[in-house]
Amino acid sequence: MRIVYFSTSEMGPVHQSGHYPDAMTEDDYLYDPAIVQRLDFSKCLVKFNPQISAAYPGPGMRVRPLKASDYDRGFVRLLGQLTDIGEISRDAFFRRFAEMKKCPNTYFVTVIEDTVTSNYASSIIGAATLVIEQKFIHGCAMRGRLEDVVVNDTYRGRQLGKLIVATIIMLAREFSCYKISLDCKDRLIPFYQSLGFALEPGNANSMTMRLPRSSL
Ligand code: 16G
Repeated sequence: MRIVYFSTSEMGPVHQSGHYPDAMTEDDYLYDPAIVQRLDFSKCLVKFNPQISAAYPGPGMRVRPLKASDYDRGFVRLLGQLTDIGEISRDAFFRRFAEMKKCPNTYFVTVIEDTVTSNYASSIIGAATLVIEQKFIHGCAMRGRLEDVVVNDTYRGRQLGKLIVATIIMLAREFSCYKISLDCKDRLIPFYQSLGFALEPGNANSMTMRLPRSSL
């Protein structure tokens, strides 16, 4: 364990200390940011008007992998707009980040950062995750799962929900997933349909068993 102090200029006005697992710093990305930059949105089936992409998301916006220091940029609070987030301490967040990072080509937690806002503590304004599952079926294929899609309510109307989902779809293509699936609330079905997801006839059920927390 070592302590890294948040003191670089990029860190903005928040100066806090955090315990990072060995060899991890606040500037660590969960995965290689060059992957997001090179996604070829000319091949993207989701259409934008005006045209934006992961590399050019609009003035002041940046699409990139999650960083450990996004804890201080409001990432966890943003997830609270999606569901119950419970208690997530800094240490618990860093530990989970490190555990995900140890699984190469599996967890692609991707965020949209407002790089010009004066509200540093809420500068992560969108997020979505691609989880890649390695299968035996379909010739040892990869399956993508779209998870934890959320865009800050106050940033509506800038195509950012579309953009973060399109980024995940392009990542799934980059890693040769044969399909990508998601669970969502009924009211969001039209949104995901508009982006190319389909309720497959005879195969459109998602089932859940909620387990007691003590068994986790
Ligand atoms: C939605 C999310 C899912 C998230 C879940 C949380 C998308 C596409 N789906 O189904 O990723 O984990 O909500 O709900 O973002 P829960 O707290 O009831 O598990």
